[in-house]
Amino acid sequence: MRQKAKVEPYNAPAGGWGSLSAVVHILSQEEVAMLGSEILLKQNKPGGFMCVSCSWAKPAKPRPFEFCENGAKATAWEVTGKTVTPGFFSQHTLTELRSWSDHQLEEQGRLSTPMRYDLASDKYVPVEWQEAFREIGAELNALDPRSVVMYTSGRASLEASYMYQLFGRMYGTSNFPDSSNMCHETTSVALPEVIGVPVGTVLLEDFERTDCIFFFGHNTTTNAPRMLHPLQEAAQRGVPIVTFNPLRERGLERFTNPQNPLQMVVGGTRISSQYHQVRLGGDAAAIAGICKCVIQADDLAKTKGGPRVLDVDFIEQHTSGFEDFATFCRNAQWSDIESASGLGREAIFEAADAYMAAKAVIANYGMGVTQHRHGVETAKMIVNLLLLRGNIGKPGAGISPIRGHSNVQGQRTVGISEKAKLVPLDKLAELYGFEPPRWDGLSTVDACEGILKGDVRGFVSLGGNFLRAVPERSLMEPAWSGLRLSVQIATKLNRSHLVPGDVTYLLPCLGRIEIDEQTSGPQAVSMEDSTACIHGSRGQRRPVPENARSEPAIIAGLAKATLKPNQKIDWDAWVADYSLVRDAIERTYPDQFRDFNRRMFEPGGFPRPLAARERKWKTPNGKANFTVPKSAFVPPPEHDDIYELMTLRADGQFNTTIYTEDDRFRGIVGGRYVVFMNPADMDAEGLKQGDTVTVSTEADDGVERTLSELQVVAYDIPRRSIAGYYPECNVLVPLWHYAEGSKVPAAKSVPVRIVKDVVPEIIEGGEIPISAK
Ligand SMILES: Nc1nc2c(c(=O)[nH]1)N[C@H]1C(S)=C(S)[C@@H](COP(=O)(O)OP(=O)(O)OC[C@H]3O[C@@H](n4cnc5c(=O)[nH]c(N)nc54)[C@H](O)[C@@H]3O)O[C@H]1N2
Ligand SMILES: Nc1nc2c(c(=O)[nH]1)N[C@H]1C(S)=C(S)[C@@H](COP(=O)(O)OP(=O)(O)OC[C@H]3O[C@@H](n4cnc5c(=O)[nH]c(N)nc54)[C@H](O)[C@@H]3O)O[C@H]1N2
Ligand SMILES: [Mo]
Repeated sequence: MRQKAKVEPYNAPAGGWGSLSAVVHILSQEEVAMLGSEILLKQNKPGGFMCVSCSWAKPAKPRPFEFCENGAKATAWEVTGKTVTPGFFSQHTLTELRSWSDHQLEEQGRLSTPMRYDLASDKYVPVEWQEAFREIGAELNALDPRSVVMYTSGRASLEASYMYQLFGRMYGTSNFPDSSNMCHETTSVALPEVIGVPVGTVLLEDFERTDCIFFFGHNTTTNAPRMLHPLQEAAQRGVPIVTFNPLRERGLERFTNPQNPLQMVVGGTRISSQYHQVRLGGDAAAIAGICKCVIQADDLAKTKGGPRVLDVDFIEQHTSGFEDFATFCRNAQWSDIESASGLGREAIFEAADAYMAAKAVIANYGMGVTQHRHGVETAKMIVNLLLLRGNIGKPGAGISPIRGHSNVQGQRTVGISEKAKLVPLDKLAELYGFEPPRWDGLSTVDACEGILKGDVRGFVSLGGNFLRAVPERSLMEPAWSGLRLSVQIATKLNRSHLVPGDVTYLLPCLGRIEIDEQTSGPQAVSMEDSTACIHGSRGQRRPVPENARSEPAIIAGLAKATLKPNQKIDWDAWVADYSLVRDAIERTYPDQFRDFNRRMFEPGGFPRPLAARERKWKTPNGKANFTVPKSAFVPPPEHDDIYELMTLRADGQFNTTIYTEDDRFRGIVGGRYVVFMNPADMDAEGLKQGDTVTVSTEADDGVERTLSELQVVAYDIPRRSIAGYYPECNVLVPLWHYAEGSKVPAAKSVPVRIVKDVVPEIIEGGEIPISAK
């Protein structure tokens, strides 16, 4: 029987006292009470270290405490005094450890010694670094490079990422999926086609100049909390913030800065001025409605001779495809817009009014856009909306995809990509005198398919928890054990380390917060934030794990053991002094990383040049492109008993890292096996708060995907939409259920059925108040 969650409605603003006490709690839990708080003062400061949690921008003039509750949790979790030693592994078989929860596994502390899996005892046993490198090199050389996948999770630095992809390409593979393939790949596919850059165009200072902010599908409170500061400042200036989200997310409603004593007393600021509870996947329809209003208002202005609503000059000079898009909007039927978006037209008029009244608009979005079947089209719809009034490439305006991991955007910038055309292969060939593979490699979904088919034989993981993060868990785990080679470079123990292949290594690495001492002295690393600014980061704490190595040192060790010597690369020199790796990055990308070593500690980071910011469009036709969506008006599921499930993050987690089993702002304490449901749907299904249900995926592919004992929680969510937590619910996501064009698993809209479990559960605590809709 699963642990039952308590339901304790949270009625305070986000931030505030609750955040402070949560920070104190995690520091003491991780045994970093005194030291931890000193370390926090260096977080996100020029000359300090860049937070390992989210990728939000770091201001040039930081606040005295430039961290949030979740950043503090991430820091405490990394610099914990606890370690996982060979003694721990001698006591537990992998079979036993597989029964532990994600929280229990990581809670053991930092991995401290390289380990090799021993089949006879079903345990990890210690191994010398050199021996590990030698055997992994021999294994890699015995495999076809096309059958080897080199995965990256978005935390590794620019230096480590550059070295990793170079090693992999010299070995002969292009298989570089990364966490971005489950995340903002939708953005990386959509934006280049329409505005010629793969990333967002806003800078932090645009938030000071904007006069309207749109938000689509992002839970800022939990997932980029420092962003609440610019939002709060904007709200205080009277800037309308228009939010689209099926769930009422606390921090998007009210926020109290926990570092401001006055606000702690008076109770915070309202954040969203409009909150639209759109249907799952309904954003494109809602945006079509807004654009229809804008175009109709302009048509009226033209006939009446009033001031134009569209930015006619911008559209004329900079864009292509406007007429087709305008025709599409004029022809769109309000009944279709309403049924697909789940919003009434008055709500859409209200959003359109805010948009039209503003001179400069920023549009932010997160996984609520990217992790849908039609996410690529929705991202392009957001661009359509912005283009109507020239809201790209001017101060206070732009598109702002909020990235996930702290360097996920940067990894793509320095060559971690499975798509050959995105990597300067000729340059690599010229600099290092080898012929890099020119074929397209495997994305995350492709890699999973390859593992299921048995075509993928070797898997090297630079961080992350692949097996837990990907869809189709019930098939993936058995298939994974068919791998010949699994190499996991990691800081903490997780599920992906516990399903061994024939040859399995667990290699402990340093984290970014630690002092990385090499022969030339302590090393700095760098990363790129969500606004394409590059920051240097210096480790601050002496590493606790005794025998861990830095990621660059591990990659160099693997490269030297695998590759033939190459006169043009001195891996040892790179490890001795990372500034040489930065020089190599600059040589590879001279426009992007000009004067890299000199500029990396500029306060606020140095912005990479982005053509779209200057209204230069690196698209095939040299214009910013309006596009007509094909699937904006997908109606709700036809059958009454089908629900749409979204899988999302709780406040107490960072992806598959579970700090606590709480989700404070949604009022959940001590349990993660819950499903949020509209009370009217509960009535229709004969369910009470606290009953448990079995959720099963609606698909006719012969695979059974079910999850039982999910506790029902009444919640303010649209009818027929339900929500549960990632990664617990990943077992319900079919591998083939992904965003068209980007292959990002469509984790926010899985068609499911719900059946009440036979034994009803009793729940403590009250009901979550449902605001009138
Ligand atoms: N503390 C913490 N910080 C994190 C992470 C973490 O786990 N913990 N993860 C990091 C990573 S890798 C990422 S990618 C980001 C993720 O940050 P988010 O993008 O916020 O991701 P989710 O938590 O999955 O939440 C998605 C949001 O989209 C909404 N949503 C779902 N479907 C729809 C829809 O169809 N339309 C609209 N408009 N909204 C919808 C959900 O209600 C929810 O508010 O955060 C990063 N930062
Ligand atoms: N159903 C569903 N699935 C999802 C999502 C969803 O919303 N719903 N979200 C998707 C998204 S947006 C993402 S980004 C992926 C995340 O997928 P991943 O990035 O693969 O997963 P994480 O949970 O971030 O990885 C955590 C592990 O990284 C290791 N680690 C931490 N820090 C370091 C470091 O500095 N170096 C190294 N080498 N290792 C380190 C630790 O061992 C830790 O256990 O999951 C995706 N999966
Ligand atoms: Mo992500």
